[in-house]
Amino acid sequence: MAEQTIRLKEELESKLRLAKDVQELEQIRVEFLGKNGLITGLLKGMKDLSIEEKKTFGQEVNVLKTEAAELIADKGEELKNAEIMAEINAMPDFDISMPGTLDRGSYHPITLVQRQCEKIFKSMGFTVEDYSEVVTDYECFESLNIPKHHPARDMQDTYYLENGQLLKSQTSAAQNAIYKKYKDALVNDGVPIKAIFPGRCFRNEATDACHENTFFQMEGVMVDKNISISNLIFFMKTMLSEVFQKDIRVRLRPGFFPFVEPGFELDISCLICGGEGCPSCKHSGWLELCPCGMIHPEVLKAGGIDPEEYTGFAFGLGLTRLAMMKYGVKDIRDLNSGSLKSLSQFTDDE
Ligand code: FA5
Repeated sequence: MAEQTIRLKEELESKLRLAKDVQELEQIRVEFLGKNGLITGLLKGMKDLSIEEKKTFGQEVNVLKTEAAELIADKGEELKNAEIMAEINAMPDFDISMPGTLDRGSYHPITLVQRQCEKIFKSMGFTVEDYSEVVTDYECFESLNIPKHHPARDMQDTYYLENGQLLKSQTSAAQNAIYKKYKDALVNDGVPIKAIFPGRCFRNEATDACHENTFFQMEGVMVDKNISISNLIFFMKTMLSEVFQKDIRVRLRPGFFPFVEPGFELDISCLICGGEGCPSCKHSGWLELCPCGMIHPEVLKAGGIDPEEYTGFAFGLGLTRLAMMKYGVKDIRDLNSGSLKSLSQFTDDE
């Protein structure tokens, strides 16, 4: 009986040697290992054998089955490699060590402008803080002097989560945590709180050329003894002249935010239309860029700071709008479009 298995193995090997592609290999597999294949057929002749012979022959057939499967798998591997090599050889002058032909990636314009602002503020002694995008109602509103049902909440159409938390609608949501983090150093060691915290904000906005539902702000706070509006104006002016490297027309007008008193809106003359009026500035010639003001005593108190002794300013810079103005992007929605063609034209010009 061993003769039969040896012969079948030799027949298989010679057929495998001649197989030219995976289709032919599949035919061989079916011929030998299929349900009605030659190897399975060997078992059918076992009925006339003695029990002892059946046992030995059964084992021989099982060994042959395993060997046949391995031989076929090896041949499959060999044929696949040959196909790959044939494809490679068919490519003219293919050099595996050559650099790719795709363009290199580039930083997003908002990242560029954020990094530039961080650099400017760091050079003036501010720390850069990171804060989560999912925050509590207390962080985003109550600690900022906006109690539940306060009409000021209507200014920010907020995404609430089922667990009562919300997607940060303003970077001001980090203020309370920052005050608590640094208040001891302020009170015990006289170290002023000087921090900026850039971050992504979310609002259920009807989008247009200057409004997105997902946009970036950069909050900044400074708290110490005798901080005044002059300090605020100095830092705002320095930041804008460094970012734009040219004179920019700005205007400061009163603005209402429950967490500052007094509060201001800092607008810049639209750089897309030169102040003439266009869709990017809602045809007003001015773009709201950086609301700011003196931190409300209640907000300082909520952060564990005595407002009788300390004062401070806060601002909420619209980073996405700043990127629009700096890079001449007419429609804010282009910045979230993911279009590499439009985004890759911006580079770090430092
Ligand atoms: C605020 O979010 C306040 N937290 C800012 C603040 C901080 C005031 C500290 C005082 C003290 P406002 O909603 O105006 O304010 O947004 C601030 C800036 O974010 C706007 O001037 C604008 O530049 C930008 N911004 C607001 N909404 C959008 C939007 N939908 N798309 C793009 N940018 C926006």
